[in-house]
Amino acid sequence: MNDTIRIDEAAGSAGQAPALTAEAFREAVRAKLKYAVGKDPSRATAKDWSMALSLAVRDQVVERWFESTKASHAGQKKHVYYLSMEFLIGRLLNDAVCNLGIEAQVRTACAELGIDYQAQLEQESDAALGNGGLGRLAACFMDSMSTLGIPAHGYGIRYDHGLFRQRFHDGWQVEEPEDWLVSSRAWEFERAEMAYLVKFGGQISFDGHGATYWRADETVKAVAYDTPIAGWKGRHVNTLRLWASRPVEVLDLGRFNHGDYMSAAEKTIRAETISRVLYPDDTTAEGKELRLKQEYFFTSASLQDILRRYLEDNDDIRKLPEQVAIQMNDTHPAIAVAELMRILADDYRLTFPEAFEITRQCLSYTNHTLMPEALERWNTNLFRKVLPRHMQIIEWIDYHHLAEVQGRNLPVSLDNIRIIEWGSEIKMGSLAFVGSRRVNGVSALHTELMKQTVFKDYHLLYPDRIVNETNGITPRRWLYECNPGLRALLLEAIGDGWVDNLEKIEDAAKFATDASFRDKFAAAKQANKVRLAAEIERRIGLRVDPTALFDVQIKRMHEYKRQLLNVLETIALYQAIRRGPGAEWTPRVKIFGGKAAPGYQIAKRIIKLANDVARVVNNDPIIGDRLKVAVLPNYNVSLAEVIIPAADLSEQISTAGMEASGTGNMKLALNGALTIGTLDGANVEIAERVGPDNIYIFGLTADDVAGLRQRGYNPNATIDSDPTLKGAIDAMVNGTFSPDDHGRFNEVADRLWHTDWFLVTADFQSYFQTQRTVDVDYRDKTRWTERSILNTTKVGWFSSDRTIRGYSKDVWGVEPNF
Ligand code: AZC
Repeated sequence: MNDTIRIDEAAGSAGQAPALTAEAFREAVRAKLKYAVGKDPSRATAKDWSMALSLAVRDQVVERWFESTKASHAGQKKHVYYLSMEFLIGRLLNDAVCNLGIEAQVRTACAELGIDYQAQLEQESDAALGNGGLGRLAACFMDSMSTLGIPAHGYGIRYDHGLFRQRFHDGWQVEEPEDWLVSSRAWEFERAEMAYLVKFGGQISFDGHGATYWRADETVKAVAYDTPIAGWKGRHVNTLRLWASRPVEVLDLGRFNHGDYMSAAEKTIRAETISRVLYPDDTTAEGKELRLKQEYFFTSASLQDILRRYLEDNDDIRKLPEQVAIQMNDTHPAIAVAELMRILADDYRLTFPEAFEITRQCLSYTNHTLMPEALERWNTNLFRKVLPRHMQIIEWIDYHHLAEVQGRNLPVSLDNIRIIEWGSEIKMGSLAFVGSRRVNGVSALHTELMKQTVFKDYHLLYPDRIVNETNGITPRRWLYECNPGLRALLLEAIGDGWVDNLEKIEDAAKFATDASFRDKFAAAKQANKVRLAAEIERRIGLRVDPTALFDVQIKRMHEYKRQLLNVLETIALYQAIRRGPGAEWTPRVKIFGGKAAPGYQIAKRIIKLANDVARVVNNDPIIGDRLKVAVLPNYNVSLAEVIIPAADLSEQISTAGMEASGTGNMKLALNGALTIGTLDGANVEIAERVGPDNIYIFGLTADDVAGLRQRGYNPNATIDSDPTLKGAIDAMVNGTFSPDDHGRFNEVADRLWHTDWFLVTADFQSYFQTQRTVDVDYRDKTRWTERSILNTTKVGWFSSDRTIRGYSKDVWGVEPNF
């Protein structure tokens, strides 16, 4: 097979990917179709072409991948390992094409081959190996680490089924298995030879001479699958290594030969179950044993791999922290604390204190939530059963840590700093904290709250350990790739420096008052809205007016994110329009997207409510185009790429103090949406940067929320005193939206009346009023566009490149190459 690609060396400049001619690329695609896919052009399906195209692009990535790997080895620099249970990477074809800077050639080649590039992109399934923000953050970080030339590996699980596919049946969420692997993936390389054994259960014995043996009763094999992740201009390519769980022995031949076919395959099924599905919930721990096994499975395989790589070039295990920085994305990989100690102590015969010191210098931990129900805890009985040796190690850590603290005479409560609580639960946040070099929050407010609440006592003990690294997003995917119109305008106005140095985007702020720039900016937004309107019609058959205000709330369905507040406002607005249809209304399209965890009943009911409200509003002739509600099923990365560039208004309305950071808020602002939000998470920092005139802040602050909750909030009085709010809640329970079942939303309403933990009613009035200001402001198109430009150009700081530079300096001690 001859698919070498002619590279036009002359066109490449230092540090840049050499250019590829369209002609050479076209021939490469043809060759791939024939020799790798095995199809003749006359018989090839769209999928076949897409595969051929991806494979041809992949060759380009691989070239640079090898160079990067070689350079990393030769450079002997500290290596970063990012351990994450989730990587929400989405599609990769356009990402690779844009990062390599070969878009023009690829498009020309496609045109010459008679295939539509855009249509090819849509053939690729989304790699939905994550639930939400935490997983998408990991994907943005991979992009940034490559862009900055930091030698790094991402480690996670290659789930057979990623996050479920969401469908609406009569407005209710229905979950269907997601099948991203159904068609073969162009982007991954199976590394059958890269396999590690991971053990579970069994007994511990000591040989009396200091050696410890763990005789496990179950062993599985972790097999590596590698995906290259190219940074900007292909300057550096890192690896995302995902582990699949396989049986050690493929088949029990004895049982098979006895005709017992089902049980012959039992071990295989058991083993493969570990990497079967992504846990479709990021806030509660159920299906507990499997989840614990998943966590240990990928952590153990990753650590074994890290040590193998280290020992290829080094012989002193004690110097591990000089070469290795391991980041634990949330507590899901926190078992790494005990696993690294186990390996160092049991396999390399270091003492526990030595092993603990080394561990603490290698590991760091990122916290993503303060919600008590989302902080992982493991029952000690379950833990001892699955990981008996780790249980002993954690007991040792707990004991020694407490002993260390007791000598220091600080005003901390021992109960608060115990890792094992009442002997019955292991607090993984505490384990991660104690076993880490640095612990970080993901926005300034969140980090401050970590210090004041959940990790208060730990912060007293280790005042230097907590640092803030406000989240960021990659401008490659979240502007350059998803918003071609705006990209072109920016390239024309200020060049391309902003793509890997996003703060440069501020150079375009001066054009906010330039009429010609403003018109072009507005035209790009309008084109994106037309594209989204078409997508809405295609997905749910609803026609919307693309000149209306596009009001967007896209994120996981969760009570604290308060989609309910938005729905109540929708109802109240609907009622107001009905009462006075002749008044001057600003036409609005409310766009919702988000999945609820399958077991999260109330969140699923809120989806149903949104759909019920949508049905009534959208079909009410009095309303017409003044208000439309589009609840889009199966929100995922690819859908986000269509919605975000088209948004006018970004809903970031969580109960203050509860959203650790948010990253959708950054993506939407970068694409020119104005935020309506509470002073929560990174909204606070967005507000500082765009300035008070270019953002709509409403509602209680985190301090207000804490105070109100402490005093005891009485929603009754609030609801009774606000006819708009009361009218909306009444409509929810009187059957206006559920004529077939009046009681359907009683429970939702009851919660508002009685406890309202998320303070929806407390913030309603302020939210509703602010929305009316938005209505008025949106009518002044010139001013709105000006403010929209100021959003795009003032949020450059929220690039994940900046975030990764922060981790490099404050957490990992590495120096970016670019
Ligand atoms: C999310 C946070 O809810 C969100 O605020 C943050 O922006 C994001 O992480 C990235 O830091 N958390 C999760 O997705 N999951 C958990 C367990 O917190």
